[in-house]
Amino acid sequence: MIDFIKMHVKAGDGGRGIVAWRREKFYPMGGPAGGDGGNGGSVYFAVDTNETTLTKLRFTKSVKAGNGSPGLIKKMHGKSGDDVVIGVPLGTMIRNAENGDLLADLTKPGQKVLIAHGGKGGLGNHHFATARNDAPEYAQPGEVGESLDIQIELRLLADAGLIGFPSVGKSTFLSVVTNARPEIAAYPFTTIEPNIGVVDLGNEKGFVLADMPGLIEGAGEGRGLGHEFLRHIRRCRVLIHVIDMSGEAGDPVECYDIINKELATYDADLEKKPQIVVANKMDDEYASMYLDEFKKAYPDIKIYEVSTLKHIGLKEVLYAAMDEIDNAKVVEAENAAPIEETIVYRYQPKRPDFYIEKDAPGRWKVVSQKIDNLVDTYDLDDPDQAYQLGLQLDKMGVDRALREAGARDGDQVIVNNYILDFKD
Ligand SMILES: Nc1nc2c(ncn2[C@@H]2O[C@H](COP(=O)(O)OP(=O)(O)OP(=O)(O)O)[C@@H](O)[C@H]2O)c(=O)[nH]1
Ligand SMILES: [Mg+2]
Repeated sequence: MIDFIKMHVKAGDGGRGIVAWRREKFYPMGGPAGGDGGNGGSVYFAVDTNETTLTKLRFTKSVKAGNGSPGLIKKMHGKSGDDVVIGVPLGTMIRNAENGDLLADLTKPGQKVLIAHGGKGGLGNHHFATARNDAPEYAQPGEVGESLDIQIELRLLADAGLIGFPSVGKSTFLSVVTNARPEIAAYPFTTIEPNIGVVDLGNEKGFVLADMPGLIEGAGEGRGLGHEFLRHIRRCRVLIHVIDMSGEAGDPVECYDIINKELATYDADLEKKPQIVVANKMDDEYASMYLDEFKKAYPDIKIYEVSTLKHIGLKEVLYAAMDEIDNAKVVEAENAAPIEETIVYRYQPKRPDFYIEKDAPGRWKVVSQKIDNLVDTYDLDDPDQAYQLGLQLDKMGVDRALREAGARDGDQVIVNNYILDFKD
């Protein structure tokens, strides 16, 4: 099962506001009327209950929401960029890949979280008209959409998890009590990814049951498929610990002990989870002998005797699990924090200091309030100061932006009220 995926997400950039003027029949020199840019689209993740794995996203290296369009004349807004909503299974966690911060934990059907914020559109020039300047040549650039690398992880959300050594009958148990059809075989490690099914006890009672791959000694340190599914087990409310009383998987007294030690090694909280201990394969000829030894070794443990093969004793296990799940839910509800707003991640968007506009063939315009103000502080008739300004603009990335926009050697560049020559 693919349950770890890395991906780059990029929200759309806001469209730039524009500089434009009202042009009507009787007002040839009308006031500023440049519209605002549209907002960039955002990237969301949402629970899709039809999905049970992340396989669908395996080849998706990056996801990008739509950019906002620039503003339009007559104060009209540019179009907003399209959002992207990525459907993921219940139990999906999303982290910032850079620092491991948890951005979202999708544990409820219908939950939707905003992961990358779209940039806001820039304001058109009519917003900048003042008493002193009723013809502003400036409009705001759009904000840059947020971009980040994320790590997506699936941790199955099951109410109960079947654990135990390989070949003890966990998958058989799941197949008998739910509609799941996991692979069942007489060799160890048949199950290599958790299977999941729904137990229906009638009267609207029931729970989600997961079958885990077999655990072995050393799993807590990562042996076998160790950590892979101990991660899943951590999310179960109740553990159903299956023991093979035929003795074929090993001495039941030792097996029981080893599994519990592995749980504790991995995570102290796992050991504290409610456990229902199931003695399976009671139809086997050696089973009652092993069971007697087991009871002697652990006289205080309640043991459920079953044969999953012959469908004996299973109902009792399911009702016991149901009770424990209900208890766990009560405790969770008591300790639960109120459901958070879906936005878990705050982002400070940036606006570029300027943008480049094509004014005419071979002529470019640097649109920026900040640069206009800066230019005002230089005396461009002084070659030394002109040179200093050039350095300053280069440092701000103006030269690079011009080059990217397509400016060539000898083109003209309008900055503030000056026309400069572009030297590549
Ligand atoms: N005699 C007997 N055999 C059983 C019983 N339950 C399961 N088995 C057999 O035990 C073998 C292993 O069963 P699985 O359900 O695949 O065991 P598992 O615990 O899922 O094994 P892994 O996936 O490898 O961890 C199969 O051959 C089953 O038919 C039972 O109650 N009695
Ligand atoms: Mg199995």
